[in-house]
Amino acid sequence: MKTIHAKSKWFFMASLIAFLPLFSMEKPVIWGVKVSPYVRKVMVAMELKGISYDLHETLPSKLLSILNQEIPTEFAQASPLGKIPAYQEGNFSLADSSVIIAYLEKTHPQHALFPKNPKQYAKALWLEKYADTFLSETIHNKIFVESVVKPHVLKMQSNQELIQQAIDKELPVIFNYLEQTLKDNGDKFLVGNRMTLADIAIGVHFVSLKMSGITVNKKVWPVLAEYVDRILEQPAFKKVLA
Ligand SMILES: N[C@@H](CCC(=O)N[C@@H](CS)C(=O)NCC(=O)O)C(=O)O
Repeated sequence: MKTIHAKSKWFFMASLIAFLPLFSMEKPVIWGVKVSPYVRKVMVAMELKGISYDLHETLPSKLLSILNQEIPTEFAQASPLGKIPAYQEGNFSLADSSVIIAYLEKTHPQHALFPKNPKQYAKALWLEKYADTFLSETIHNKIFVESVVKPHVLKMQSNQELIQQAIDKELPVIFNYLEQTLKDNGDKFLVGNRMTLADIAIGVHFVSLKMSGITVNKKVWPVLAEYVDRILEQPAFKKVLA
C-alpha cells in the first residue's frame, strides 16, 4: 500500500515537471487594434482554433509617427512594414494576417481553416485574396475609414462623395458576387460545409460595414443577408467583437 502511494507521488511529481513548460509558456501576442479587419481576421482564427493570446494594442507605425507616438520596439521588429497585425511568440515573430494564419494552421491543426479538397482549398485562398484586396479597398479604405476613422478617431473631415460612390457603385458588385458564390455552395458557407478562412476573411469586412451603419438589403440579397447575420453571431466573431 505504502509503495503504491510512494509510486503515485513520484508519478505526480514527474507529470508536473513534464507539463511545467506548458504552464509557464507565454501566450502569443497579437500587435494591433480591433478596428483593423486584418487584426480581427487573425483574432477570429485564433478563437476558432482555441489559441489564447494577448492583444497588445498599437496603431500602424505610419499613424504612430503622424501622432508623434513612440513605435514599440518589439512591434517594429515583428512588422517590418509597420502594418498591423503582427504576431509574436517569444523571439519568433511574423507579419501579415495571411502568413500568420497559415503558420497557425500548421502549429494548431484543430478546426482546420484551409479545406483539404484541392478545389475548395484554392477557392478559399481566392476568397481570402478577394477580401484582402477588393473588399478592403471599398469597405475599409472608402467606407469605414471615411465614415468612422476619419471623423471619430482622427477628427478629420470625411469625403462624403467617396463614401456614396462606394455604396452606390461598388458595394452592389461585391454583394452580387457573394450572393451568387453562396448560392453555388448551398447557401450556408462560402466554401464547403463549415467555416473556413474564406468566411473569416469576408466576414470581418461585414463587421466594418455594420460599424459604418450599413446592412445588406434582405430583399435584394436574401442569401447574403442571412449569411452575414449568422456568421457574425458565431461565438468566435462575437468574442472578438465584445
Ligand atoms: N496584407 C496585410 C495588410 C495589413 C494592413 O494593411 N493593415 C493596415 C491596417 S487595417 C495597416 O497597417 N496600414 C498601415 C500602412 O499601410 O502603413 C495583412 O493581411 O496583414
